[in-house]
Amino acid sequence: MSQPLRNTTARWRALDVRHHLSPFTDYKDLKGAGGARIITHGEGVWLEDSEGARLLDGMAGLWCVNVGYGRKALAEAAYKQMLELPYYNTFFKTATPPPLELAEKLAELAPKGFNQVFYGSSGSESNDTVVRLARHYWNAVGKPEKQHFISRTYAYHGSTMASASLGGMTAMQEGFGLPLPGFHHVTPPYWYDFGGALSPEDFGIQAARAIEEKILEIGPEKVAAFIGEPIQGAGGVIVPPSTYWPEVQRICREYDVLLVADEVICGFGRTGAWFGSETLGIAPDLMTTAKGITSGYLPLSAVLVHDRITEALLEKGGEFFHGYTYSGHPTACAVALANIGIIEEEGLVERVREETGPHLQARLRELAEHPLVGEVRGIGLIGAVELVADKATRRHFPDLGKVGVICRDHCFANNVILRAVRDSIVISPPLIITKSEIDELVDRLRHCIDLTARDLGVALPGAEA
Ligand code: PXG
Repeated sequence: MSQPLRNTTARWRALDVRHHLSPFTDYKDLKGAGGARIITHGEGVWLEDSEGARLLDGMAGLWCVNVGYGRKALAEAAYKQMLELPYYNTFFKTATPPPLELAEKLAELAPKGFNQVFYGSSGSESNDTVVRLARHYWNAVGKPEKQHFISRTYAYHGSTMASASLGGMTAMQEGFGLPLPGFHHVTPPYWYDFGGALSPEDFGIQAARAIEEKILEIGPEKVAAFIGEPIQGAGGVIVPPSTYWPEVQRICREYDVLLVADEVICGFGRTGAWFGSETLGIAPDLMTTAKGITSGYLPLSAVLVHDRITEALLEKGGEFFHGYTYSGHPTACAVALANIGIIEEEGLVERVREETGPHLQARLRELAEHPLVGEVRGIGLIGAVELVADKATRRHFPDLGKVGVICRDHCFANNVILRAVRDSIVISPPLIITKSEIDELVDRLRHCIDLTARDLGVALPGAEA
C-alpha cells in the first residue's frame, strides 16, 4: 500500500536529490545544495514556492507562459478534449478536429502564404522537423546536394542532436560529437560584443555578409537553409541592427537558400506582433513555433510552412518519412486554440506593442545610467541588461558569466525571477503583466544590480563611501 504523501518542502527537496536529474544542471552542485527551490502555485505573473514566498516571474516560466498562470479556460479546454478524445494519431490517413482547427487559425494569424502546419511537441522537435523538411524539399526539387545548414554563434534552437547542431552553444556541442556534419556557424549580429569600432548599422551589414561568405565557402549549391531567431533569446536577447535582416533576406534569395525564422520565443506576441518576423521585417520560408503557442500549459510546437515550399512537396515530394507520436496531439491543440483565443480577446499583442512593451523598454533604459550597465536592449516584452566592467570601452568582467550569476542570485533571493546569460540579465515576463507590475520588476532589478555593485566594490553615485 502506498504511504500518504507528506507534502513538505524537505520531502520534495530530498526527492529531488535522490531521484531527479534536472536539465542543464551541475548535479553535484544542486544536490550538494540540498535540491531545487520548489514552486507550487501560480497566478497571473506571480509564482508561489512551497514555503509560501511570492515570486514575480520575469521570465514567463521559460519564455513561454504568455497568458500568465491560473487560466481556467485552458484547464477547461484540456478537460473537455480529454473526455471527448484525449489522443489519436495523425499518421495513417486519420486526423482529429483540434489540430485542423488550429492549423486554420495559425494560417490566419501568420504572414500571408503560410498555409500549412507540421506539429511536434517541442521547439527542439520542430527544428529537427525543419532539418528534415528542408532536405526533403531540396530532394523533391532535384537539388539533393543542398544539405547544409548555417546558423549563428549563441543561437539556441533546442537540445536534440540536430537542433543542438543548429544551435551555436559550444558547451552543448563539445564532447557530444556535435555539431553533426553539415552544420555551420557564423558571427551573431551582436554589436556590443562583436561590433568593434563599426556603427551598429555597418556592423549589421558585416554580420549578414558573414552568412554570404559562409555560403560561398560551402558552395551555394550545397546550402539548404539559414536559420535564425528574429531576436536571439537564450543567447542573451541579441537585437540585430536594423540593417541586418534585410541584408540576410537578400543573401538567402540570391543564393537560393531557405530562410528559417525560429519563432519559438518571439512568436505569439512577445515583440508586439504575432510573429517576430513581422516586427523585424523578415519574410521567411519556414517558421518554427512552440512555447507561447500554448503558453506552456501543454507541450506543443508547430512548423509553419510557406506555400513556396508546400507547393513543391505536394506536387513531387512523395512520402515524407518523418513524424512524432504526438504530432497534432488533440488535447495540446485544443489548449493552443483556447490560448490564442485569450490572446485575441484580451488584445495582448496590441497591448504589448502599444502599452506594456514601450513601458518596459523605457523603464529598462533608465538602468543604462547605472555604473554597471553597459547596454540595455530589447523590443516589446523581451529585454536584456548587460553588466560590464567598463562602459566606455565595452569591456566585460573577467570570467564572463560570474557577475551575471551574482546578479541573478540576488534577483532570486529578492523574489524576482530573471535569467543570466553570460553577464546579461534577460527579461521576458508574461504578456499580461501590468504597467505597475513592470515598475515593480524594474525596481527590484535595479536594487539587485545595486547589490551586485556592492559585492564587486563598485561605487554607486549618492552612496556613502
Ligand atoms: N528555439 C528557441 C529560439 C528556443 O528558445 C528552442 C528552440 C527549443 O525548444 P524546446 O521546447 O525543445 O526546449 C528554444 C528553447 C534558457 C532556455 O535557458 C531557453 C530555451 C529552453 C531551455 C532553456 O533560456 N529555449
